[in-house]
Amino acid sequence: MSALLLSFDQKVRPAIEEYLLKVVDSQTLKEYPGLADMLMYHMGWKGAAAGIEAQGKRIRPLLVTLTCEAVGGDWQTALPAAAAVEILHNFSLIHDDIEDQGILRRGRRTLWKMWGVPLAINAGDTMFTLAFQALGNLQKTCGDQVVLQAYNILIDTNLKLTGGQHLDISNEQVDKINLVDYWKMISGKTAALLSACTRLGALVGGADGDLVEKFGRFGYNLGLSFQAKDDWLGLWGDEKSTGKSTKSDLLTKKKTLPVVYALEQNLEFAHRWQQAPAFTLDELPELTQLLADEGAQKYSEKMADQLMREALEALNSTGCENNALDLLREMAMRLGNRIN
Ligand code: GRG
Repeated sequence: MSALLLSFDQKVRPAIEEYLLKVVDSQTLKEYPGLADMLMYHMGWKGAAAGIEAQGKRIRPLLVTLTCEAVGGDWQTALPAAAAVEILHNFSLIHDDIEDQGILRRGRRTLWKMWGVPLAINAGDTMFTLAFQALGNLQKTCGDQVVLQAYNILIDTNLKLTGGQHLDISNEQVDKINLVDYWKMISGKTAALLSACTRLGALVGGADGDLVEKFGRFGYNLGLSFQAKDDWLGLWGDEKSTGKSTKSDLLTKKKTLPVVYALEQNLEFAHRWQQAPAFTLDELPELTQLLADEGAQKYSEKMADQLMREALEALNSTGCENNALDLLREMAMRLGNRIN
């Protein structure tokens, strides 16, 4: 990490954490014993193995605050929006873990595994509401027009998130999907929220509509590239450095980008996929090699790189040149290469 990014991170991250805590540990929740504890556990602040690892990377609030600075705003005014996107992201993780019965999140037992499904759904709904409450705090520093536009961004993003999640769950129930289905799903599930981060940061920092959209394009392409790379890492990554298994995606027959590409090629991999209801551990090396031989590895790499280039071009098109913009560039490249 460059000295500049490190110093921004060290300055902003504690403020984000403090702001998030203020929103989540709300006075209203104190009337309902146990509810705040669940949220504090999920956010990585309380319970077994609480700490920095359990809190996640906080990429989204960092993007909001940096974008605000890049357009000439003061990052502190963006804290309500930064908190809103991180809380919304965490709400979506709580519900996602229930929907696909995930056992571990950030190396700890998921909320529903700890408290059961009904209470976890309810805690998720509480988080969802807190995201809007946090965003409302913009009113203290921004005009009504900005607050209204910020709300509209969050509402539109929620629709895209649920839409993407709907496609993801529906896609699991069919044997085959195509690349158009894949990109549509990812655009809702991952890219929409990253685009909201950069749009909200720019909006709160005082950018006009055109500039907000340019930053939005940066976040959107960054999100697509991030997901394409994530799917690639799920097959060919270094487990030790990513903390992500290179077996589980194939074992669970997840329709990741390399798989969807190979299914469209309709060669040997597609044949094996259609024949087997499930794969065994010893078939995995051969299947992974087939994906590489049939061009799926190259295609995924190429797409992750191309989308990253488009993200950086969008950033250049903003015409902003300052330290914060350089840091956004650096953050994007670090995300692309998964370096901390
Ligand atoms: C918003 C109403 C509404 C519903 C959401 C459940 C759901 C519907 C959507 C699921 C979205 C989901 C789980 C997307 C995955 C996105 C993704 C790339 C997650 C991982 O992000 P990181 O790596 O996570 O930034 P950390 O742990 O660092 O926070």
